[in-house]
Amino acid sequence: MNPPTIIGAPVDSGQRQPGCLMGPAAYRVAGLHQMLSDLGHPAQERGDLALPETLPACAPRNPALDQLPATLGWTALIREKVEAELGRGRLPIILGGDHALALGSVAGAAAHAAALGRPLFLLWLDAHSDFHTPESTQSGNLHGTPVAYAAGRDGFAPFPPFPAPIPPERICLFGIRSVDPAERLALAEYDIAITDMRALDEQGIAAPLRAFLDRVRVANGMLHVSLDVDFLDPTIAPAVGTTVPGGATVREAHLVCEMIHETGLMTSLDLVELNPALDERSRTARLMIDLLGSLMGRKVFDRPTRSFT
Ligand code: B3U
Ligand code: MN
Ligand code: MN
Repeated sequence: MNPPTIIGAPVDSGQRQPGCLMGPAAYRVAGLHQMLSDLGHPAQERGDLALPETLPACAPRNPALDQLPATLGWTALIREKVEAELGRGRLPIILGGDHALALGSVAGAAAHAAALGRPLFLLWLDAHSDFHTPESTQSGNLHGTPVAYAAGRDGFAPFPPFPAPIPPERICLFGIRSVDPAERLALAEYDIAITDMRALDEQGIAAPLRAFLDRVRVANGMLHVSLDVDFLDPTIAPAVGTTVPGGATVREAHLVCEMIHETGLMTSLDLVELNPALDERSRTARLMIDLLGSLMGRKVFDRPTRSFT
């Protein structure tokens, strides 16, 4: 695993509940840097990105679209920063901000992987499939679109074409339990593997995740992980605008993170949708930092344990 670089991305333009822009600060307050140092992975801190003062003027084809110029601006900025950090041999950790930031982060990872000639894989830990295009979304919230952008769906003008669209067999949607009808239709066409909550209830976390991670390893792939707070059950992670009941438990989420760490495959990471204005005494921010700890190698014991059977 490469040494981490922290990039604050206070993106608030992908949805309409104000507060995600406080996410990067909340993670730092919750002990992000101390935790990484204690684990032996001190992070380089790049501070928070800021939008340029002038944003591109554009008239969206879908009148429902919200804050398109700002999201276009964030996408360009984040893409460039993520690609640059990967080029320096770092592990970029992007602190959101809402999930629209992944329009930029996954594009940056894809551009870097394409330059190296390595395949990029995408693990999307989320209640939602985020498979709308700017034309199909009814809510107009662009945080519902990054997986479709990464898969190379049409309908993204005026976004720049996605650098190297990720083939469906390299995308894994994990923890899904809220899909809109237009997304459902498009997902069927793209044949993307969806490990929804029904599958996780039947098969558990380990088997489906291991199958995907094995694919990444066999292909010598790069792996971008995008962790949406609403992957977690709202009873343990209330600080998110769009709560969906029936999410991952604390233990399930740690297992996901521990398994990813053990493979050593993760090359970039988003932590998204934390809305500190909705948190209870930093509870959700601290849980996300704990999960990051598992992603970065914290475990209960360093050696195999023996238990009574
Ligand atoms: N699919 C819905 C809801 C949604 C997507 N992502 C989140 N919510 N967080 C939409 O608005 O596109
Ligand atoms: Mn999402
Ligand atoms: Mn979500």
